[in-house]
Amino acid sequence: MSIVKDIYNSVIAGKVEDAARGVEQGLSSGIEVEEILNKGLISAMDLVGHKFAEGEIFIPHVIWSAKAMQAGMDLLKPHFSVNDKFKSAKIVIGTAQGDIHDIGKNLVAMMLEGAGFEVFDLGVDVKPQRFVEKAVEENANIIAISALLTTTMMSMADVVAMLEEKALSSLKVLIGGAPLSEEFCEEIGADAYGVDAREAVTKVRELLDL
Ligand code: B12
Repeated sequence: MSIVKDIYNSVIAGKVEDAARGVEQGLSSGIEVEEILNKGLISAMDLVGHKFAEGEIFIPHVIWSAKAMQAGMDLLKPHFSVNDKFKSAKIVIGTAQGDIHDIGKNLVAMMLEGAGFEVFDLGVDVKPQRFVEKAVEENANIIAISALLTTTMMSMADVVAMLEEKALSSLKVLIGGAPLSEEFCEEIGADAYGVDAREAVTKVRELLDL
């Protein structure tokens, strides 16, 4: 069985140590970081999502799979290339109010740091005013917001409205997460929507004309 397949199975089974050991083996045997990430970790979490939606598995299992994926991601983090050309650009990131999903947000934060941006991670369940406060405090260029629930994505509109109220038009809002779309981005007046972590980097560069 291939190392990547082992990682994939460990995440699905929620085996944290096996997933971490598999990622270490993958890295030391020269497997591409992208392949470990996409085929070993992300595709496993997608299957976990389907099994959860089908009622085949329940929250405790999903939590262990999430921990296994996060353990793998932490080992991959140092391998994301760093160039400090963009150190000047500052990004405040977090998951929307009421939402505790953070794997996607963590991956986006990792990719943005890997691309050389300075990232301030506010964690999960972040109130709209906290995003704006931190962005002003750090003189940030972008607020990046993640949401995985249809019930929490609307708080992104509150962040956009708050920036308009305070005439902070130079501060851009980038949104993302499974239930989101380009249409929703336009509907709430956010500046950009990114489908995945790689696109988050592209969109930030576009927003900052880099
Ligand atoms: C793991 C998980 C959990 C874990 C979270 C653990 C953690 N540390 O994050 C736990 C068990 C805690 C959990 C709880 C719940 N969950 Co849940 N969860 C999932 C699951 C299986 C995987 C999500 C994940 O991590 N995917 C892997 C990452 C890499 O993908 P991602 O998050 O989509 O992120 C990528 C992109 O979306 C994008 N992206 C994400 N954020 C951002 C931000 C920006 C700025 C950009 C540009 C891009 C971007 O880039 C990322 C990387 O490529 C999904 C199913 C699914 N497949 O989405 C359900 C899912 C999201 N959960 C769901 C639900 C309903 C719940 C609960 C309400 C269940 C309950 N009854 O308690 C609770 C809510 C808790 C809360 N208040 O938030 C539903 C949501 C339905 C909906 N649309 O509203 C889903 C879709 C499952 C389902 N099909 O029913 N969950």
